Amino acid sequence: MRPSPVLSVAMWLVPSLLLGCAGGDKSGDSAAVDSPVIKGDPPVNPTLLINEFLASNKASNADTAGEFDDWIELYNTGTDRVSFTGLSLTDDLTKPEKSPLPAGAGIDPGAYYLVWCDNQPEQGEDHATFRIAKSSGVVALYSNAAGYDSLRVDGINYTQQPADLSAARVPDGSTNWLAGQTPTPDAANGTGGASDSGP
Ligand SMILES: [Ca+2]
Ligand SMILES: [Ca+2]
Repeated sequence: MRPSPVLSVAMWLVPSLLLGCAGGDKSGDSAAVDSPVIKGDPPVNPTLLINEFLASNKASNADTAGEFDDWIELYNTGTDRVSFTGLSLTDDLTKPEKSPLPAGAGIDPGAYYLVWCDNQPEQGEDHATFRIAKSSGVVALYSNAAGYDSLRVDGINYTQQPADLSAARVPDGSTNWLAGQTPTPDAANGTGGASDSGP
């Protein structure tokens, strides 16, 4: 079992934690995105965001190896293509360069990019070197591009995640994080419906 990374960042997340659960919907699901945005660093490229993530993939969607692995969906909210060169994903804020995004690749305006979080980088450049903890944790996007030194672009601190339900910005790119979403990999968030949507 991994230690509780959420505790290590909680001290400097106090302002956002005090805001309570921003993802509380009518479902009453205890699984929530506790403090949606990690405060601290100035955004480097605010048009590229972590848009959705699935921390416990049992039967939602498989990678090219046929494995139901965790994933992070990136989304470009801007009007220009964003290069991945110098960008990295991590589940450990003390290791911002843990899993570099593929240099030379990028993401078009309004497009999605799915990164499999299976710690199987041998399966392709879209596979990260970590898995997403189900119990709680953090996922963050950093820039190490020229002129920047591991500045955080985006980051989400989350609590226990249920199987086959994602946490997502609804709509895409917004600050409205919702837990318990039907996963929409490479597609618009919210279109799969909530897990316990009312009439
Ligand atoms: Ca895999
Ligand atoms: Ca999506």
